[in-house]
Amino acid sequence: MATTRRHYVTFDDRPVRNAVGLKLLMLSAAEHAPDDVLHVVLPELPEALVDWARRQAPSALLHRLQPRGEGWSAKPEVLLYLMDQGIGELIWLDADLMMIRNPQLLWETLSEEVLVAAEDLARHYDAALGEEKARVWGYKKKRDLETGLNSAVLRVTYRHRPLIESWGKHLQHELYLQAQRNFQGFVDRPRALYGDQEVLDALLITQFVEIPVRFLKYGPEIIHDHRHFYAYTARDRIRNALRLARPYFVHCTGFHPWLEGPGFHHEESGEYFHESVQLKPYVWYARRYADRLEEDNLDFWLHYRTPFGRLCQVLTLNNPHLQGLGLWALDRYRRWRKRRQ
Ligand SMILES: [Mn+2]
Repeated sequence: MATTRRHYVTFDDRPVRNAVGLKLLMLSAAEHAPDDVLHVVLPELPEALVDWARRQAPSALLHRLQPRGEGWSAKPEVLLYLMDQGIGELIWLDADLMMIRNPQLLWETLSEEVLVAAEDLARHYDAALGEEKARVWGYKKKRDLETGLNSAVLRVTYRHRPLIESWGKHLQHELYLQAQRNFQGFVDRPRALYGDQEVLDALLITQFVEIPVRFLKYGPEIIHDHRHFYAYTARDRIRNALRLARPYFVHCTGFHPWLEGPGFHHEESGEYFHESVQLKPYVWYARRYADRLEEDNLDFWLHYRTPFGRLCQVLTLNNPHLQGLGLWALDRYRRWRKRRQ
């Protein structure tokens, strides 16, 4: 039986700096969803990347587009650009994601009305923050979502066009742009206007309440591999190790070692970066593509190993979910001790 050819899409405004992230997404999509298309939309097309994609990632299709919105604010513009080419269903993937299993099953049974988004790290809907997200735009909240929304993965269809257009307009609004400009680090930006996903959330709970939202479950369906590695809980690590079916996506968020450069090894922030990088599930899945990346300078993260890390890997039979358990426990202990002092 022939299945529908899916259209995945990603965008990055730093195609040279984030070449590694883009390549990993392209390689993983070419492996797990070889019959689908991954549209890679970039403001410029570096020759080296185009040449690499032609050889290594046959399912990727590169496009040049300079959107008005920067970084994560470009999502609606990129989605509309592809919809204008007659594509009725699009699945957005952040450029720091990797596919680790073909997600085909996820989309097969969905009706056109359903919007899919990832569940956020917090795993619950903050109703009070929802009120605030609606209020900053002068809207009234009409519903709460089932859980926190993360826009790293989004499935939209032509039915959602009015929502996407409205989302794009809101992201160009002075109110949003001002909040983005004021941002100095992560704390001072207003939470209700933090990024594109807060605005999408605001629209879904006010002007577009008729759209059903299906969430990809954080844990069994998508792993947010956060800088605070304890965010991927022991329960989910063990469950994913025991499950026959692995999650569809791993999302490297908050800490991108290849973007940070080797300096993170010396950061004394109590996050055990030099130990945790080698135990991240994202890095585990990335290693299988090491030779095909055609990048130098992978030693400080992709090939980085310490004796502690090796021990964790050996004791857990090199399981991508369990290898971080030891560090998880150490971190819990450290926090418990700190609270008692
Ligand atoms: Mn991301």
